Amino acid sequence: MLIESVDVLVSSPGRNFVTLRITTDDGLTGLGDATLNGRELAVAVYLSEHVVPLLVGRDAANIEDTWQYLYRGAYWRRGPVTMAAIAAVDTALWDIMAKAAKMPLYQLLGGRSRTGLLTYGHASGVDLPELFDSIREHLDEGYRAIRVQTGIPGLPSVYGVAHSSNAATGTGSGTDSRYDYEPARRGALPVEETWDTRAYLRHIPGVFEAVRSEFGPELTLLHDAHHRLTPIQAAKLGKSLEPYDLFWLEDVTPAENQSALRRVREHTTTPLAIGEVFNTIWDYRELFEEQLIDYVRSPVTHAGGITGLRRIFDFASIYQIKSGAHGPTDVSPVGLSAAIHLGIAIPNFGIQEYMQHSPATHEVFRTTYKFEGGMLAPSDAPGLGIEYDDEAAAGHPYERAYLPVNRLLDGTVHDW
Ligand code: EZ4
Ligand code: CO
Repeated sequence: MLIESVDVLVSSPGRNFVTLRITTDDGLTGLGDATLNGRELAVAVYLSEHVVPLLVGRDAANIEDTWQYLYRGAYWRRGPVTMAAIAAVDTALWDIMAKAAKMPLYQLLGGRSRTGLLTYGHASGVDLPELFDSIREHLDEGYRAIRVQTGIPGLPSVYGVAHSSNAATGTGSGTDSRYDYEPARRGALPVEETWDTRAYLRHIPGVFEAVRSEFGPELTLLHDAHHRLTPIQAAKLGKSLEPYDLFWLEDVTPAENQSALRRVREHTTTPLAIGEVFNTIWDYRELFEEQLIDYVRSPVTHAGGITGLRRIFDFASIYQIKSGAHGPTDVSPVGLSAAIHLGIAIPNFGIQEYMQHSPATHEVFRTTYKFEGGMLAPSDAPGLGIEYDDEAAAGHPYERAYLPVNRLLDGTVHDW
């Protein structure tokens, strides 16, 4: 079964997505997600100029060899652009092979290890009443685990907090009824936000205390510090949140300095999750071997596909570290479906982030996975179970969009 043609599809149904479609000589097609939020065209051009010419004529069945060829063969290793491109090729080939076998992808990965994937959604509010409303809405939608982010007194806008006017009226994102505060924002230049770590550290423990006393001890709660703290600040946050029994605390430090997590670990038993910006197994070596984290955040889309991420999860499993794959709306339904098939099969599944894509996104990406009672499950359609609607996509052309940039109160550029 030879690869006959490859299309790099860029569309923007509510937000930008890059999708790879591989077609074989016997007419099978496979999809892969190559979306890198705010840097979409870098991956699209990497694919069309450097990768697609290498694919045509290759045997679609040799997935591992193609992965190694694109990774080692490029000489320039790792990095989000390269690894998103490899991920898209890898995922599309798994989709094709599962369709050729007339099986859902998870069957090729070893079959079901569980009935569904526990997910968590994103609740947020500028203040406590708004946050409580948002948590209640998520509970009504069936979520059993909830990420909690709030506004910080004195800061005009903060990562992960939707603006209520948009949330209520649905005016945030084109014709979508649901405001999506995660996409890179459309416009000429990035939005600039301000940050004050001391104000954040003062405010957050009180938020979790209030949430626990309102919603009780059983609800699964998570929080994302989005790379903004030093190791000692992170240690302090983890310690101060211990009474509120978090499922995890995410991205406390910019973790390319892996040894920073030693300092955090020495001080707190709050579980730690890291890796949404990591691309390869090597990014985790120290974190795994020293058991410095509890959950792996890489998604299929940014970590070299099914092949790359499954290897990372296997390495994690020998240290009792579990999966917690990134699932924002900038991972397309193709990337999410790949995560669902992988997550249902692996032995060390932890939790899956699930933000829910907008109606416009679902017009372009026809999905078959199910979300019920807070759990995601793959369908038994062959392959990934996703179809890409070219006609619908044509109505949503690419628009440049940037993620925000973060500054301290004195203007210093800080981690976002
Ligand atoms: O900022 O996906 O846990 N989720 C996150 C996300 C990321 C965006 C970046 O593209 O941190 O909101
Ligand atoms: Co995050």
